[in-house]
Amino acid sequence: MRTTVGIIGAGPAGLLLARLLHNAGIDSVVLEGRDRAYVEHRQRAGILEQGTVDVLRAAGAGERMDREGLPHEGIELRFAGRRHRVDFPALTGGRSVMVYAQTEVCKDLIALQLADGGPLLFEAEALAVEGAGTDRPRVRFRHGGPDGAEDVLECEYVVGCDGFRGVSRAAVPGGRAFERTYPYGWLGILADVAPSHDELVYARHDRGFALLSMRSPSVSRLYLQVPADTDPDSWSDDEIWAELERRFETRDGWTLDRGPITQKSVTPMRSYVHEPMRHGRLFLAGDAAHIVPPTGAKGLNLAVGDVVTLARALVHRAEKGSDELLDAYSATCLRRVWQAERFSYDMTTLLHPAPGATPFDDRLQLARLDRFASSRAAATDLAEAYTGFPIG
Ligand code: FAS
Ligand code: PHB
Repeated sequence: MRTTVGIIGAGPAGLLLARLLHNAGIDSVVLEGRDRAYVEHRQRAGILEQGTVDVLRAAGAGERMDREGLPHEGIELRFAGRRHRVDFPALTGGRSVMVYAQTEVCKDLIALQLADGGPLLFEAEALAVEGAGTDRPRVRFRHGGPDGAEDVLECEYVVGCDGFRGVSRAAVPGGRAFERTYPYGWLGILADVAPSHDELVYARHDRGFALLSMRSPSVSRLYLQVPADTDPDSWSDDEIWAELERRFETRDGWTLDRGPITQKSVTPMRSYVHEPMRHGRLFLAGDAAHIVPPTGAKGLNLAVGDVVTLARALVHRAEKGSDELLDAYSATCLRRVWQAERFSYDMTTLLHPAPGATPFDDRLQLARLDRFASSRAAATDLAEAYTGFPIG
């Protein structure tokens, strides 16, 4: 098989890149190791920044998002029984976010790709990227499951959109990893109950963090901080609801509505950046290059920024014959990545009482939260970061 751009991975990064290249007349092939159902139903991100919404609309992939997505103009911070709303448009000159799950973004992009895009191969597991330092890189892959036949995809460029556990990062020699792990994770649930608040609620309680999010007017998405190695099945539904109710408690007696829990999982927390994000004709994008704790809702949105930057550079190469933007890809992305890493780290350490935290640590978190509630400058920094850093 031969194509201009070989894309490993059909998560949001790989699928959006394929769409952007298709719209620019550049052919690509997407190799996805799992089946379509896995990609379309894996519960992950839920918040799209303003920039991501604009990119999906411009790429012709925003129609269902605009019909079914939920525009949100703020979030609520909850701490010491207090409630403080962060007003995004007022603090950012009009920016907001969209609640529209990553699963739905992937469904929309897969449908487009299958309708009129280039080849999207499911159960096509990339085994290795070869020749990344040459002008004829190739991807060796196995198609049709573990016993499938091996094949080779010859490309001019290879883009590793294969997530944190993919194969592409290993093909970047001499890279440097910057990492921090956290002693806690998130127990996440989906529940068939209308969200108990019309915007997201980020709660810092002495017992731990809790987040109220949503997937639709009738489906809630909720998380609570648990020890990093927690088995989701070690929590009964009643225990989850009771703990959430305690962590969301407020002086004004706000109540959390319960409902049937339809999904339960634990997400580990990690900050990770690999530098550089390029070796020769191989480019890394999305989780293949960086990971943020989900507290800042940045992961999916960072992947979007990477592939918009790369598509722009590949189009520039095709139209002008210049490698200038390709050569700047890694540095351009990393500047935005590190801002998102800083914000995600700040939000995580702000809202999660860590094991072994001292009373001084607790007071420090409350003072930082009080600052967001009392200073326009502090709230503006949060609102600008949450609604998204400029792309490129
Ligand atoms: P992805 O991991 O989404 O996609 C990579 C794709 O590559 C997968 O489909 C995988 O099957 C495929 N692949 C891997 N190896 C391959 C190989 N060798 N050959 C072929 N294909 C291969 N972000 C948020 O903003 N908010 C959240 O709430 C949030 N929750 C998360 C929960 C979990 C459990 C995880 C793991 C992540 C979460 N994230 C969240 C981050 C997440 O949304 C990522 O940032 C986003 O999926 C990044 O997209 P991709 O870079 O496309 O990587
Ligand atoms: C989600 O809806 O899954 C979600 C929302 C905001 C976050 C993390 C996850 O910060």
